[in-house]
Parts: sequence; structure tokens; C-alpha cells
Amino acid sequence: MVFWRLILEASSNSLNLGGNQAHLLSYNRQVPGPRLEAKPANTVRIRFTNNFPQPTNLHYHSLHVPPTGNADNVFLDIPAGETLTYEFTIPQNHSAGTFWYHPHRHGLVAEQVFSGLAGLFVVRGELDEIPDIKAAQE
Ligand SMILES: [Cu+2]
Repeated sequence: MVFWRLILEASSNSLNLGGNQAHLLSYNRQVPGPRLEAKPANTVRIRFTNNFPQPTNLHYHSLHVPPTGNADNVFLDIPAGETLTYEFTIPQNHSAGTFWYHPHRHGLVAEQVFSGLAGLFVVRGELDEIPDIKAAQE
């Protein structure tokens, strides 16, 4: 079993965005957050720390992973200062594609996403073998 690990931290910082200073929420002080990549059958483990003064959580938009436990569970609540380890396995038959992750804490989703909390989640697979896609710049 292949494990894919990441330490992800949400925090509130002043960052340079397009040549301007902006006060944003971010994952690992990047906007967008780090690009996550996995392949079908990979187990993904994300040690997530919430370092800003609101509860939050993680949602993996359009990934076919369980909406329960410590996988894609939007009912999880990670209070300020707390850490939670997410873990799920990408199904063997998962389609390749570009997906994204963002917070899904009820009542705070729009505020947190619009403040900068989002990143790409790429599932590698058959699409990557199409010659024109293989040749394209990401
Ligand atoms: Cu979503």
C-alpha cells in the first residue's frame, strides 16, 4: 500500500498576491494551497492543523472517498489550535482528473474559501497518458 503524506496548516497571514500585500487565510502560507496528487489505490494521509481563530475542516471536492470517519467528513470540527489526521484511500477505479479541496465547516464555508482556503487535488491516471495532455504544460 502506498502512503502519500502531507502536513497542512491553515493560518491567517499577510501574503504577497499578484504584487500586492493581502491579509488572507491560507494552507501552508500559499494561495492557492499546495497541489495534492495521488493515484488510484493510494492511501492519503494529511496531518492538518488549524492555526486561525475559527473552527474549520477539510473537504475533497468530487473525490469518491467516504463521507465518514476521518475521510471526507464535513461534520468534523477542528477548533482553533487543534490538529486532526485525515486518512482515506483513493478507490482503484477512481477516474483521473483535477479536483480541489477546501473547508466545509457549516456556517463558515464561503468566508473561509473566499479568504483563500482552497487548493488543487489531482488524481493521476488514464488522462495523463493522452498524448496532447501529456505534452501540455500544467
Ligand atoms: Cu466543494
